[in-house]
Amino acid sequence: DRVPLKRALISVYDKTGLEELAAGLHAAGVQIVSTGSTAQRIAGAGVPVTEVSEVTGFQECLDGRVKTLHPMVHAGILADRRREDHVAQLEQMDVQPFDLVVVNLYPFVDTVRSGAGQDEVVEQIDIGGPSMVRAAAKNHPSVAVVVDPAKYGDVVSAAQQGGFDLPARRRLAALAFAHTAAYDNAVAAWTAAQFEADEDAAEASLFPPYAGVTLQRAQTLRYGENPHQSAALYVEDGAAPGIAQAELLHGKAMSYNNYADADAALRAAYDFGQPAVAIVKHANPCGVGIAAESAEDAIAEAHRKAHDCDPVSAFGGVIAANREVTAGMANTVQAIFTEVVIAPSFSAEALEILSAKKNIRLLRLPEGFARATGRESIEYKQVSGGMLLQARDAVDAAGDDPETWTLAAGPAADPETLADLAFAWRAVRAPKSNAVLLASGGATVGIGMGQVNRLDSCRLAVERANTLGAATTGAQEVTTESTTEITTAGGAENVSGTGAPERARGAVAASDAFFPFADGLQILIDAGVRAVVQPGGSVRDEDVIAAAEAAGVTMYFTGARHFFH
Ligand code: 93A
Repeated sequence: DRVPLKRALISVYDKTGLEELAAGLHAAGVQIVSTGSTAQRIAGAGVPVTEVSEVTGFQECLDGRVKTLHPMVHAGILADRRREDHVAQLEQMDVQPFDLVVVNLYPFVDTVRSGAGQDEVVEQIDIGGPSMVRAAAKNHPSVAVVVDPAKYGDVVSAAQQGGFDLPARRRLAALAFAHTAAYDNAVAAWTAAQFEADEDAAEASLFPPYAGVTLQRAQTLRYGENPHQSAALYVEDGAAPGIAQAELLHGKAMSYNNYADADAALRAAYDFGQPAVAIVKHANPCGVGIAAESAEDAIAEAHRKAHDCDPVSAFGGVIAANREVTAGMANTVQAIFTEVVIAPSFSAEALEILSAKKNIRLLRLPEGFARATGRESIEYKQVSGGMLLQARDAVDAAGDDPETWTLAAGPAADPETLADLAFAWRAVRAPKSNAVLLASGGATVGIGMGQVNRLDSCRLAVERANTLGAATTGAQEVTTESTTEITTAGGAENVSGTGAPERARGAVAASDAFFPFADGLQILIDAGVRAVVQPGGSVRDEDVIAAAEAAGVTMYFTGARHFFH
């Protein structure tokens, strides 16, 4: 089922590898037909080439808008060589068939991204190129189509070996259709955005990056959220580098859930300027900790604090650090069963310590990964029948800076309490809503996440603070000496008679949205929380303020909300 490559049509904007391809094809006895500057380049390399205008008997015209749009070209691509009537018609019309079409398109997306004006962008909408690609892909029983310079080596080999076989031509055709589909998608999105811009410039300008967004498959994943779901990782062309570009330094390939959890962990750890670590399970943090930049082995300290929040859940967790992983942190992590560690870098010693564990995945963030503060970057969420777009949430809204907070109840916080409130406010953005988070000393001590009412989130935060702390013996992970070390470190002074630390008492709390009633806040007050930060803005704010005042609890309003669903 091989179709020998006798005659090729080559028309490429990106001339990468063109000379080698042309020379290789010529050496294999392939006749080459080509467009304007592609033909010039081939001839310049000393390879014989026929100008397409010689084939069509028609000069390229309209500044190149019409080069290959001609029956002498398209009949040559589209004739089904298995059909006698097609072959007979070609002979009758004196059209010679093509066995190979090599095309890459005008750089539409790059032109949009360059900030070029409308006319310039429109000129970069390739018409003839996609027509040839689609024609050749349709006629894959007779023709091979190549749109990617990375495949030129395969093309030359195929030319030497009697052509591509049918499965190879089918694969090439599928790639070609995907290529023109993505291209047209970008053209459609940009055109729609231009149209909107005329009608409603403000709305269109909300999402300028969406025009021309193209996705490329980076990796097929073993499976999706569950083993019966197929899955793949796609990367966005030109997007700021993120988890999708991280480099696997050690361990098995990342799974779908690993990627999702690692991204959630990054969201939590990279909201802090100072050294921070977040541990995530099922997309929710089970611990977040920070340390002063000046602290000795700050990132190890931040990790210990994050781990102590909930050592039970940290078992099998995904850890993100916003500083280099040190040997100190690696020594603690290696004693705890951990799925993934992601960080900007690993010290040589840390890498050695952690690489000794077969089942851990170590990921290095791409160069240039920055805290996701950019409100200009866009988040997409699929819904049935469409997609939601929004500017990325970042902790840089008016109201996120403690300087702008309003004291709503109780005495003003001392600097230490204020620092804990500021930490809690940043950390509460990471768990799924409704989120209520208790913190103390730069670490979360109780996280109530993902509840359908705020009351339950408050209950959960308190209960987890008072039962899951460092002094509890999380049977799951107390397997080695060093784990025993970390599970007993910290929190000792809060240990109650029963062995459980009463960590809610004296902690501060943050709530990702306002308290609709006083009941949730009352639970925190009863548990001994001494200061609270929340957006405010409920119609019952007066009741909520009164409850705080009655208990002498400090409460700040931020005016900003950070739902995360
Ligand atoms: O302007 S077009 O839409 N009209 C055409 O007939 C046509 N034929 C090929 N663009 C056309 N092409 C494109 O020209 C190809 O897709 C390729 O990107 C480029 C190659 O032109 P040249 O060989 O002159 O560099």
